[in-house]
Amino acid sequence: AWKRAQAQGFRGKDGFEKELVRHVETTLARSMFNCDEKAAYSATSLAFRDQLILDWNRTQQNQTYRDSKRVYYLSLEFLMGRALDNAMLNIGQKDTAKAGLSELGFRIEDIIGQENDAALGNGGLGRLAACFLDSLASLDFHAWGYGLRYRYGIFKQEIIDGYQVEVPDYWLDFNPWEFPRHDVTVDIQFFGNVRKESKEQGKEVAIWEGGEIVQAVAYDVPIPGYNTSTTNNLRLWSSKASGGEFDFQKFNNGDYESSVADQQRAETISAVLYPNDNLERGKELRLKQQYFWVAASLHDIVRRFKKSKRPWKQFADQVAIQLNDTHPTLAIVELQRILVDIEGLEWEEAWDIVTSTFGYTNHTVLPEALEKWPVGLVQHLLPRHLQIIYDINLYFLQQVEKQFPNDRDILRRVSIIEESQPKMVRMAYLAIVGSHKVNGVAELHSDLIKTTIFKDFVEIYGPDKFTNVTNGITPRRWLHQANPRLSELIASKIGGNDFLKDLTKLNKLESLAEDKEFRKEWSEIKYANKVRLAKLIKELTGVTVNPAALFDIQVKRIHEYKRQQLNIFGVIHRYLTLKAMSPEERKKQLPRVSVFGGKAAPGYWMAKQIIHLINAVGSVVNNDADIGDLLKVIFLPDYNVSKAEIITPASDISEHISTAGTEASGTSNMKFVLNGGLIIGTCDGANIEITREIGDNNIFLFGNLAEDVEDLRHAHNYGSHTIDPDLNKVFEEMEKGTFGTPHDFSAMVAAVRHHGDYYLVSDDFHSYIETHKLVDEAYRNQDEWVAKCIVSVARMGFFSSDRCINEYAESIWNVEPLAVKS
Ligand code: 26Q
Repeated sequence: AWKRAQAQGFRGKDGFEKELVRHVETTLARSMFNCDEKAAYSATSLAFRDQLILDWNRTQQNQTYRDSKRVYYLSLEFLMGRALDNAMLNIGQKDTAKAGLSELGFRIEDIIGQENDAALGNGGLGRLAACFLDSLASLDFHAWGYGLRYRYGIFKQEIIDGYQVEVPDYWLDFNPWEFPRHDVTVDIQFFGNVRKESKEQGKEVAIWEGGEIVQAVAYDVPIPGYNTSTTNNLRLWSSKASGGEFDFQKFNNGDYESSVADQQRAETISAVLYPNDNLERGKELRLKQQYFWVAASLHDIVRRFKKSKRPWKQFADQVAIQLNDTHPTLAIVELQRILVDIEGLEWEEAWDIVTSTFGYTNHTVLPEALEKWPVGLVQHLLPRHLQIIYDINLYFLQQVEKQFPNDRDILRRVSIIEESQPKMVRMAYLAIVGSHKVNGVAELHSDLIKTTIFKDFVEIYGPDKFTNVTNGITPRRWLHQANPRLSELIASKIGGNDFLKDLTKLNKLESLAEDKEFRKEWSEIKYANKVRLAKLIKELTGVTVNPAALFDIQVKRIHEYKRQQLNIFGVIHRYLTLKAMSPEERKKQLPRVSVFGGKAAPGYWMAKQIIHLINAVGSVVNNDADIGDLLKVIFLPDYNVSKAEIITPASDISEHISTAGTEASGTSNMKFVLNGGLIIGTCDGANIEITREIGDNNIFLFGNLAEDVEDLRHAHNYGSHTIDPDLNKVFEEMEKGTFGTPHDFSAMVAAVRHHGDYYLVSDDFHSYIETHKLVDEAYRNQDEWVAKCIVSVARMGFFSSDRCINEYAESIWNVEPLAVKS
């Protein structure tokens, strides 16, 4: 009975068409005669949504009935992208829809293309959360995502005169994928005061009163698993003024304006995603967002636990909560508050429950990204929580003092409260103290946090509290959906598409690397994917690129540590080299297309300068008749998930070139290799494990190692820093005005020449250029190149987010999949 809902489907294309027509004519109240692509998208989505709802309800009922341990993934970001294509593929009815739509005169890609991305995230961390949801459902885990329902996702990027301009992303005009639950609301308190009241036996209880109340309203998004009827729930909270539309008291008193202002202030909480990636800014509204979402989610989780009527000591047997970075750290404090202040548990008993419940994932070692909040701000907004934080800290420091009686300094170093001016709450420390496991997201990164930023905590807790779970990506979206032809080719050769649920099965491909016919089919698909990207480039930038050229791609958030500046300096070097050649010599060169994409945080001036330089170089190089097809430089505007699905399958080589030790993992590196592209990269993040899996002859590594970075930086500042001579030539050309007003680029040059070259651009430049020469050489031998790509794909099984989720389940959450009844 369980399986049937899923298998029912539409009863063929005619059945699907009937459903589509029904939605156009009734739900949308339109006639089929004026059904445009937007309406066809809406109706198709509604038809698929109907299919999902059946499975979704069944899953929720089954999970409630079984009452097994649940996993809650708390993330301020879920970078979901589009839902329709994913729903079609996971349900397994895309071909039906394609045939039906085609009969009605539509191309399925055009219909899919109507959907706005759900862009509720910045980059890697948000996309990781989305991949995890897909894996959790596909593997039949009983899991929920909790997030915020931002009215505006990450801004849309326009490029005007070479500069980034931000445009608001109002994505909710029509969103069939969410279900408002107006009956699921939580009142969230802010500000106010704490009063202590004496109870029986001299017991004191804290009462938090006054302040203001904002209402959280749940919006649920179904998360279908692939080829299973399990459909999990992503619950997103939206903020609303409490007491309905307006404060009627004020309204009736004639204070209309202030009642509207109150309402707007409440709604502001979930209005907009903060667009910073790897940078923390202590804004009050951000802290409000965090508490609002955390308090609503915990209330919901506790309410669900209480329904089972179990004793509190079983809480952690029923509930695992994973903190996606420190953004939800207040959940630790909130659960302690609920248990002690509201449920009346003793501090120690409550704290045991809390620490057994939480796991914390760290995503960065960059000091500027570590969250800290001024004590005064926390005191003002959440007075009771600050008291609890102080108590948590007190007990923690007492324990440390006992453990290290002769070490005063360690107390200062590990204190959750930084004794600075002003005092700050260190969220990562609070997250560590309040969790039973802390994990990094790639081996190098997990080692680094243990030896650098969290070193003292390893001393205190021992090494077992700290672990590694290397990131992964969902092969459903990042292979099957983004690269359907490659997925089909693989399935046809290795006996079906089981690999989509067990990616290690790709290893059956390895022997085919030497098969000439197979290599030919493989190359044809890569070429077709490059044609598809070339078309997108033309549409978005007007530049024509040759799909036969080597496509060299770097798409990710713009950040100095990710070193897009190294890439563009390398491109300039290539341009100068080509210009210096005779026409005959030039003819022998390999044509290249350098593609960049990514958003800069609106307040990150240097990142915006880098975007400008890329565009400035593009407008010179792309219009230079000496160069022609030999080099094109493209900045693709508004990089997002749906564009990534077109870009990733089209790369020959992609760039993952962060200063060693700075990129925690990276996940696009995995996407590119899985799609049959090679990578050039530093020994950083997951590049290292990718190398181990695919073999060091299948990757182009360059640059200094993480262990040498500190010394090099020291030498720049206190010794001498000689700039690489080739890089100097690049700078001189920029200073001549070749790419426009030199002054525009002087800060980027100065960062290397005069400001200590923190990201080691000059140190790594020579090695980078030499390695690109090796890339060119290798690409000339297409047979070998394609063989490398095939072997690499065959060895990528490890990087599935399914493997990753299974590791979390076993080593952190202690949960097993819910076997689906058939
Ligand atoms: C913090 C405070 C205030 C405002 C914003 C933030 C904030 C927001 C987003 C801080 C950090 C982020 C995002 C971080 C991120 O995306 N990190 C990436 O996570 C990936 C998944 O683990 C890794 O692969 C990347 O290496 C890492 O950079």
